[in-house]
Amino acid sequence: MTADFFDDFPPAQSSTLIAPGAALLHGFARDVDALLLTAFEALIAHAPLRHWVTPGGRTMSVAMSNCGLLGWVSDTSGYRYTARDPLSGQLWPAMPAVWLDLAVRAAAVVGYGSFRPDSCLVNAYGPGTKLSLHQDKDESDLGAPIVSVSLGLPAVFLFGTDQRSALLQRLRLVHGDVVVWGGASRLAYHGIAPLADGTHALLGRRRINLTFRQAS
Ligand code: MD6
Ligand code: FE
Repeated sequence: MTADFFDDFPPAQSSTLIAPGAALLHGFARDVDALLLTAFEALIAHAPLRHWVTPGGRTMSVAMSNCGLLGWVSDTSGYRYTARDPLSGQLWPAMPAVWLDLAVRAAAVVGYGSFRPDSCLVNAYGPGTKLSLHQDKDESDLGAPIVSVSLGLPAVFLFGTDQRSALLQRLRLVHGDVVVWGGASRLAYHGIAPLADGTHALLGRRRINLTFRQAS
């Protein structure tokens, strides 16, 4: 049997229920990966990836950018959503149509048919980069889910409950996986374990994550 056989396994449509309201759609973004990445390159040419400083004064190891109506930013005075990129003073770039279309389709599969994201946070990881355990709670409508698209190197996604001390699931996210997350799980603590080194065919030694939100 040739390697090509396994390239399409698991099938694009398979999904895993992670918790109530949260599902992992295996490979859902794979067939549009090149289109997603072309839009990514255009986006970061206008709003470059950068390392925010946390309210506690630490520089984040994840590099970030945004597109859409509102962008997630952080500095020593706190986290917040802003309409303009603090680096350039310009509005964040518009959300690429191919990104929006993917996020809307993924949410609908999981039962969130009215999800219309207005904002997308872009996270970039290199070997060793991690994202500490956190809740996404800065969005004004916590009734809307989040759609998260993983591209490039695999990562271990840590997923708990709304109690910080709860045991964590460790979910492997690979290129093209999409996590849709809302309902009873919307305030679950989560993070990314330090990224293992490797080389991805399209992205090299990087992982890119797109998280779509209804932020306003
Ligand atoms: C990441 N994702 O996967 C970071 N948040 O790089 C998140 O922090 C996240 O994947 C909320 C919902 C889904 C996520
Ligand atoms: Fe998050």
